[in-house]
Amino acid sequence: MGDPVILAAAVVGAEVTREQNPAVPYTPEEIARAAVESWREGAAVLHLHARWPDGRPSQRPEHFAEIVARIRGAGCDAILQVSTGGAVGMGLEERLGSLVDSAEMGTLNLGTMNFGDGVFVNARPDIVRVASRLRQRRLVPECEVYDAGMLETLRWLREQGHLAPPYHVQFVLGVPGGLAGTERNLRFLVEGLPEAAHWSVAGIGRCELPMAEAALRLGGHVRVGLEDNLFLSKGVLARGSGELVAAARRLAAAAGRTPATPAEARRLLGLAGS
Ligand code: KMH
Ligand code: ZN
Repeated sequence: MGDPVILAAAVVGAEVTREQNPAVPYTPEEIARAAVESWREGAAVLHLHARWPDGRPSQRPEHFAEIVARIRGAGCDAILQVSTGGAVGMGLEERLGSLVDSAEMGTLNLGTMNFGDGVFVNARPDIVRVASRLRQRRLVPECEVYDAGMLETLRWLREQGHLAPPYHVQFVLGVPGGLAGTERNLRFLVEGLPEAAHWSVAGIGRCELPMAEAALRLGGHVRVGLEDNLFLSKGVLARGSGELVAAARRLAAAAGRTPATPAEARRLLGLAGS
């Protein structure tokens, strides 16, 4: 078999709603259940957002603490990665409410961009502040790259000593306002990575599984889940993120790649405690 692939599940995000897909989880209990299901289907990394029970996005520490406690309470040993992106329009300090104890990774969004009809603000001083807060909390950053110029920001952060190797990069492709999810774009981005970088791709909407398939062929890792895509196939709603992880796992098998266990993923990513 080829190199192990790290499957990540993004089970809720800040934008998708239950009106779009009734399986979108809102409460900490629902989010934790979706996360544990995804882990059972082969996800080694769980990318986490929180919601208020009525579905509004939340970065409240108590929501994240409950989600994390419930996941661990279910015996799940996946890598827990909290979002510092939150939702468009949130202030930076509010966004950093997610940095709870026992999370191991946190996202680091590498630039400002149009995000649908909103503007997702990540000015360079904000990025430095998030990087420094992640370091203080001993969380490993995952760099979220939505457009090619954000790789220049990655270079700048490295040069300024704000990031240490190995670098973890998630290419989030297909956001309206960012780079489209095409194999040509993915290959271009991968070529621009520094050495000592691991990369993964999260394709938004209908490009989720095609991007997963491309990443599997090109030696990358894969993120799927309802945060990024609500459908299993054209016109067929996914019954949950676990179903999308299972679809990615089947693509991995077809590509000759084995899903990494959480322990293997910790080793591959150089996370402390492995
Ligand atoms: N909700 C998006 C505006 C992250 O998790 O760090 C940002 C986001 C990125 O989801
Ligand atoms: Zn996210």
